[in-house]
Amino acid sequence: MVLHSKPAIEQLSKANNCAAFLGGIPLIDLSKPDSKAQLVRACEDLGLFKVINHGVPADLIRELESEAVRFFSLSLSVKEQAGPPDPFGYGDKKIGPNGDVGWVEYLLLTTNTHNFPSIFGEAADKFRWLVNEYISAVKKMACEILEMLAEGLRIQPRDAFSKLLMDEQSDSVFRVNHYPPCPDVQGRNLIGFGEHTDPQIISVLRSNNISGLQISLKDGRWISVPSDHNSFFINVGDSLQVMTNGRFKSVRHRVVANGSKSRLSMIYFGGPPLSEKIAPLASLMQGEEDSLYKEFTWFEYKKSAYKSKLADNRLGLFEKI
Ligand code: GA4
Repeated sequence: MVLHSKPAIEQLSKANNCAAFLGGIPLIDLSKPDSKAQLVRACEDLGLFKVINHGVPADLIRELESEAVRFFSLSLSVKEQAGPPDPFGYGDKKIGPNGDVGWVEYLLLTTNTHNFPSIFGEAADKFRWLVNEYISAVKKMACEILEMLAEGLRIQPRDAFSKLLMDEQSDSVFRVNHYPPCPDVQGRNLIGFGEHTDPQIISVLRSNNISGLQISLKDGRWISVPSDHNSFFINVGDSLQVMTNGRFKSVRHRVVANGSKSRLSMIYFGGPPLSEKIAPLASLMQGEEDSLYKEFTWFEYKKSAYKSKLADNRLGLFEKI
């Protein structure tokens, strides 16, 4: 990764630094029958949790990771042939269309296998195959979690959330992020990926054993999420917050760069079809409860998101006063 003059990468002030968090990150064993209530609680409290016994084959994860490492070790000029990422492809430092930058390079891909871009050249059939297999496996897990959540919330039918990801028109995204070691760290946290919430329904993250992910607590403190390459981290997105009328929390998160080691993460962002109305599910509303949000479609929300900066409060525009 080539360093341009002086990167305009935000440094975090000491006051904003990480705090110790005694509660820790909820750990949920998906094979346990009592995990539904735990899943609901985790989505209400932090909006993020870790899952084990997730059913995604370890070999598949390992092989995809090694293909991704191989891709990012190519020269910048070769990688740039797979860019720019508008909407899909390779990106370096620039995130989104509105001036955000981070200490990160990445691949942004559609999850629609029919439209998989031919950006990797001829030798990349293996990478493409692994990406597609991996996406199928994490999507299956995400749908199981969404069905357990629906059951935990006593929502009928139990596929009320998951059917949106299963839909052929589901507008989901897959992202592979590489955070190279950042030589300028000097005891300070440099931003790998700036703070934001995810616009979609649910995000499924897996990383190598290098930490960097932090989440924001309700009181504004940031806590580090210790990495675990054998588990997945699941977070609530803005759309799920709306569909649960604010009961589930779309968690604000960021990634800080590491001074000496590379972090590699892969995230599946499960989203609805573009035409889908995003609104609180009727079966969740109690008594006279009113929607906290104006009506909008996923297309409208996405259009508005792409006009925003990473750290903006995107849902704010859709809240009823
Ligand atoms: C955040 C979640 C996903 O990584 C992403 C990001 C997208 C991008 O990188 O192009 C966005 C960001 C994300 C939200 C606001 C807009 C769009 C960058 C940005 C400034 C792929 C997504 O869907 O929304």
